[in-house]
Amino acid sequence: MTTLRLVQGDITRESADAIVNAANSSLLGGGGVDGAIHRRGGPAILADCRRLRAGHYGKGLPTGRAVATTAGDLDARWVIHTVGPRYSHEEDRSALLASCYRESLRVADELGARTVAFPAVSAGIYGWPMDDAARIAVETVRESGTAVEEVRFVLFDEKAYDAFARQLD
Ligand code: AR6
Repeated sequence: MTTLRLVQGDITRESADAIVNAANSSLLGGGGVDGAIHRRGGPAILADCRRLRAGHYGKGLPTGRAVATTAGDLDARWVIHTVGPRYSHEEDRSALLASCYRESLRVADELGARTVAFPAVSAGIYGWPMDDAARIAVETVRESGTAVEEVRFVLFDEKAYDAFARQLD
């Protein structure tokens, strides 16, 4: 049984086996939580990302997929980078957002991670409405069948925390 927990705060301050990054396909960094993870985690993460781009992921990491690197100076063993979809008013991309959580947990299971911290993927720069992002996150983790013992959602602000809390009730 996986325990779902909520924390309000900065995910780069968390201690977990794996910390999930809301990255972009380039894997080479950006703003939001991605920028924060690379800043606090240091250059080892970017070095790993560059190796991935030079190897298996020459065209970048597709939306909805996940891949692990070192966690550098973070208090974690791995960072799992996933690429959320941009929110669209024209097209339902929820399957891709669900895939981010499922694929991240699949990678976590392969690594043997027992605790995994997630941000609210796609709910910042990529514009996903927070309530819907929270619903997809919680439903997908609950249905994933992962062996991860604790999934911790680390929400940056109170509005995000409240949205996730409503889904857990
Ligand atoms: N800890 C926890 N949550 C955070 C933190 C943090 N340190 N910083 C931001 N958030 P976003 P996206 C929250 O924009 O929407 C990047 O440029 C934030 O408030 O980080 O998936 C990437 O390179 C929001 O609720 O990710 C991509 O280009 C949530 O994390 C693009 O942004 C996700 O916001 C990805 O956009």
